[in-house]
Amino acid sequence: MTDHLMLSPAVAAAKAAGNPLVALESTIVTHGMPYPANLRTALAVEAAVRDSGAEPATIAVIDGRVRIGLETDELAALAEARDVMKLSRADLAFAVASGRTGSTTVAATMIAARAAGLSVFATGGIGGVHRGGETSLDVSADLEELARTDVIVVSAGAKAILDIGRTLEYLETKGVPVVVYGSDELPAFWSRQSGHAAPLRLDAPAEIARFHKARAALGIAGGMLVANPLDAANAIPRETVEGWIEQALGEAAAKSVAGKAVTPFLLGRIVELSEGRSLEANIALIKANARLAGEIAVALAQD
Ligand code: PSU
Ligand code: MN
Repeated sequence: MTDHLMLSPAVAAAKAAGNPLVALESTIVTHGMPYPANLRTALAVEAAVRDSGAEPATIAVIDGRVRIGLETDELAALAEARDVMKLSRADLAFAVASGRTGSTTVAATMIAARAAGLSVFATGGIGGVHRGGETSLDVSADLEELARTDVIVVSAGAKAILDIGRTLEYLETKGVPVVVYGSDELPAFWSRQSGHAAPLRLDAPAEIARFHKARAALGIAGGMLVANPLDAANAIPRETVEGWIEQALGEAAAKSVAGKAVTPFLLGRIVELSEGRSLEANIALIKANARLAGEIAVALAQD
C-alpha cells in the first residue's frame, strides 16, 4: 500500500517531527453535505484540528493515489465534483488500481490512516445498522472496520437515521469499545439523547489516550469509538429530529433507494426537511469532534 500512499508536505513534516496528527474523512464533503457548506466545513474542521495543536490530514483518493493531507484547491475540487466514488473497504483498492477519484468513508479512512501511521480520526457520525437492517442486512462496513483496524474514531455517535440499539449490539459483539465523552448517555448525532446508556465514559483526552495505550499494551487489536455529544446550544431535540427521519425513511422506501445511496439520500432530505437546521448541527458537531480528536492526538504524543 505504501507505494500508493502520498503524504502532503505538511503531513510528512509533522510525521517526521513526531507531531500529533488527526485524519479526516472526505465522504462527508462529497456525499454528506451540499456545496458550498461542505467546503466551508472541511476547511473549518482542519482549522479546529490545528487550534488543538495537531496537524489535520484529510484523506481521499485522487487519480488513483491515496492522499493523506489535501491542499485547499484539491479539497475545493472534491467539494464541487459530482461523479466521485464513495469508497469503503470493498472498493478503496479498486479506485487505486483503476486510477479513479473517490472520497473515503469512515471505513476507508481508517484503513488509509492506519497505513500512514495515524491513530486518531475525526468524523461526524459513523455508519451502522440501518433501521430494518435485521431484514435488509444493510449494515455499514464502518462497524467491521472498527472491529479490526487500530484507530480511535471520534464521532457524535452513530447517525440518528440508524438503529442505534442494534448498532451498539454489533459493536459489543465485535469487542469495539464505545466511550462517551463527558456524558452517561450515548449521543445520537444531531441530538444529545439516544435513550441508550454510555457503555463506557471518560472525561478527559488524556484518559482516552491512556485507555488506547492500555489496549495496545494488552495486544488487543481493533479500533475504539469515541462519542462526543454536541453542545446543548447546537443540538436538536430527539423528538424534533425523529419526525424528519421518519419522513425521509418513508420517501427512501417509496423510491427504492438502496446500497450506498441510502445514507446520502437520508442526510440530504433531512437538510431540506429541517430547512438547514440539521446541516448547522452537523457542521457544529464535526468541528467539535475535530477539536477533541486533536486534543486526544496531543495527549497520545505526550509521555
Ligand atoms: N458523518 C457525517 N456525514 C457523513 C458521514 C459521516 O456527518 O456523510 C459518512 C461517513 O463517511 C460514513 C458514511 O462512513 O457516511 C456511512 O455510509 P454508509 O451508511 O453507506 O456505510
Ligand atoms: Mn449501507
